[in-house]
Amino acid sequence: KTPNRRVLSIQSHVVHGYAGNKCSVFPLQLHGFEVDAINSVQFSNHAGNIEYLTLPTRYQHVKGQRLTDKELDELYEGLKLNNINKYSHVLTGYCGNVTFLQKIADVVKDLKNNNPNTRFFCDPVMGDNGRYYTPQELMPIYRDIIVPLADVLTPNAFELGELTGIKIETEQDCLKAIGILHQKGVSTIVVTSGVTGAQTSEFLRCYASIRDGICYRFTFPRLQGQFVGTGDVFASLLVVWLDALNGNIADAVRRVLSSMQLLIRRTSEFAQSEVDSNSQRMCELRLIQSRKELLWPDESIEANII
Ligand code: PLP
Ligand code: PXL
Repeated sequence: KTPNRRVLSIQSHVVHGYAGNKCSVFPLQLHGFEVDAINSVQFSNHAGNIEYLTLPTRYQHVKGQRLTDKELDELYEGLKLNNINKYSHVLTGYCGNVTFLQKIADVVKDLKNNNPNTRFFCDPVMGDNGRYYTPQELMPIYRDIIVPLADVLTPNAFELGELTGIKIETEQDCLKAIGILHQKGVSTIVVTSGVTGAQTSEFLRCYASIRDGICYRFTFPRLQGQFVGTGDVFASLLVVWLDALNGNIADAVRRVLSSMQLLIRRTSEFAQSEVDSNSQRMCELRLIQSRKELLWPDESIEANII
């Protein structure tokens, strides 16, 4: 199947370390997907804040360039003129400004016109834990323009709440909000983390839902530390497994979560060893070192029908 699989991935590039395309391209390629990457920014390193024990939590400097909406338009124009704008999937993640996001919507519309089977995987990155880390003006663009175009949406609980106007405190809130997004036309929704009240200090939860279908709950151990780029790896593996398993959402998400656990465990152990050796290095995802786990997840995580 994979020979016909070609993904257009519009995400950040970082020279050092892992975020955006640096997180998504490698897992997709490992699984045999062709990936055409458009770098929405090129930064020296990620701009995120991470939490891990006593390690530094952010880089002191971030330098680089941003692609403008006009430059994105130009790149897409080149693909279009050569008639090479045919994709099985389009994948988007973190986006820092309104006009660029509007241009992404134009690109997605045109891709779908050109090939109605193009599936749009959108991670509507806006913030987490009750606060925005992107401009808040992105929200209405996501809600009114991007979400109705999306085939697969991967909000966290905060983003789910913002997109639907529902405060997500319980599993019931989460299901209600998922229903609203389905009504807007999104066929597959995976709520990736941070469902307040529905999780403990030991366990995290994830929800996956198909329109007019079943909703599943996944419970998995919370691991030590937070690392930039986990969401981007998650989205790329979701592309892989929904395709390989013909839309079997329960098994696809089980495999994605299983690889994520193995990746985060390896990264977390590495971070601990860095702390122990008094290294001042920033801890980046151990993505390359986890290539076997990205390819062959175990099946230890269960899906429960709600
Ligand atoms: N553990 C697993 C298995 C995950 O898949 C994720 C997110 O994808 C996390 C932990 C942590 O996610 P976050 O850093 O968004 O809380
Ligand atoms: O992983 C999301 C992301 C994307 N792009 C840049 C980032 C981050 C997270 O910090 O800094 C530049």
